[in-house]
Amino acid sequence: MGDLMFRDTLSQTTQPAREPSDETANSKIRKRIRSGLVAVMLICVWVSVRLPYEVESGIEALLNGPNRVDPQTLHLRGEFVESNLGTVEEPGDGVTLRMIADQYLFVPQCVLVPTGVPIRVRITSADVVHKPSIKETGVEIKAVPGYVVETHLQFARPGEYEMPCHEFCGPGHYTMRSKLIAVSLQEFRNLSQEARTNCALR
Ligand SMILES: [Cu+2]
Repeated sequence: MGDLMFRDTLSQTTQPAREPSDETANSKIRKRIRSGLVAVMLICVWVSVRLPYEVESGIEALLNGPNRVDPQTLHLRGEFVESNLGTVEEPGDGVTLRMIADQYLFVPQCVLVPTGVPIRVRITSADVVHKPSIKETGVEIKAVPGYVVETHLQFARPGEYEMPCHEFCGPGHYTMRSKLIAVSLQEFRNLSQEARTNCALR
């Protein structure tokens, strides 16, 4: 019995010790496998949740062209999805402002825009015809349900530009107004995407 224990201890002590570098390599491999699994899981979630919407929006855009939209799904998918509203700087191509006119408000209600930069305004309506008009600029845009109306403008100086609706669109028409606040390009660039579409956060 004693002899057996001795041999057992001996065999344990004589086993080659694992190199520390082997351990590090193994833990690296485990980490890679874990990150790989997380990536695969995220891709699966995107494919099952987001892909059907992306495909449907893509097919819609192909069939209808870039200036037709479905008023029923404006905030939910496609170009006028909630997260796409407001101002976004296009690399090397000025700024795009996207807005939805809806009885009786504009979404977003107040948007920041930079001065001295061409602004491409893309607007549509969720229900009836509205006409946002930007004070001091003489710009009036007819927002029509089902279509995207595009116009271009540029602000020479900072300031607050009221944007009421100039088309009688129903009993709440007189309360329907929005505002654009023009700030310097530097100030605009320092703002978060959230602050650009919510003037109260500025
Ligand atoms: Cu109106």
